[in-house]
Amino acid sequence: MILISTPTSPFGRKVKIAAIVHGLKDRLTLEKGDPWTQGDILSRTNPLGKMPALVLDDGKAIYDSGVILDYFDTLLERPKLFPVERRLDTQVMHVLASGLMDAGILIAYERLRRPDEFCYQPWIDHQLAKLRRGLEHLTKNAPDPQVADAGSISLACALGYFDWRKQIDWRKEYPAMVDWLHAFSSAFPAFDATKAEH
Ligand SMILES: N[C@@H](CCC(=O)N[C@@H](CS)C(=O)NCC(=O)O)C(=O)O
Repeated sequence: MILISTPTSPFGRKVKIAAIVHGLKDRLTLEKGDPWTQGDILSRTNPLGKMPALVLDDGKAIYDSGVILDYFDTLLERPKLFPVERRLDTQVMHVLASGLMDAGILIAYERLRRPDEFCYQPWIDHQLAKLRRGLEHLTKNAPDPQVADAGSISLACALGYFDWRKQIDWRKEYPAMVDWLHAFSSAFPAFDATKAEH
């Protein structure tokens, strides 16, 4: 299977960690995608031009990262990313953590992709409020850091993304999440192994 992404994409990192932890890494070949270049392999594979996208062995293209994780589960003996016995809770945690990444990406694009004079602070603040509400909620309702399911993997990738793009000083504002990420990264070396060089 061909995984189209970049080393820095937090959504791509989610898929890579899932593949490493659950023994699917050797079935993946990585190909670099570029969402900013028309006609790139990424937009030829996913019309939305978003990464990651996965090309299966039969040539079928699947996306987004959540669908890819759901597909990975079908390759395992039993679902590990969305375990049957707590599927609903895991789906909600996955959406929450992925939504944090979405909000973080919108902030980063507003700052980096728009000319300074078009950078709209109220929009950034609107996204920041999502990060604060989400991280506040997670401080009391974090997933088990010893389990690598779709929720915990996505949360770790969201925090790693905030470390890079610095949308929020989450380490200072939410110290419980620092402990959480330490526990997750200690349990799953795949987290550090997929850290991009910036
Ligand atoms: N819902 C998608 C989100 C993916 C996403 O936003 N990826 C970013 C990079 S990390 C991207 O490709 N952005 C380019 C764009 O939005 O055009 C997923 O879970 O895969």
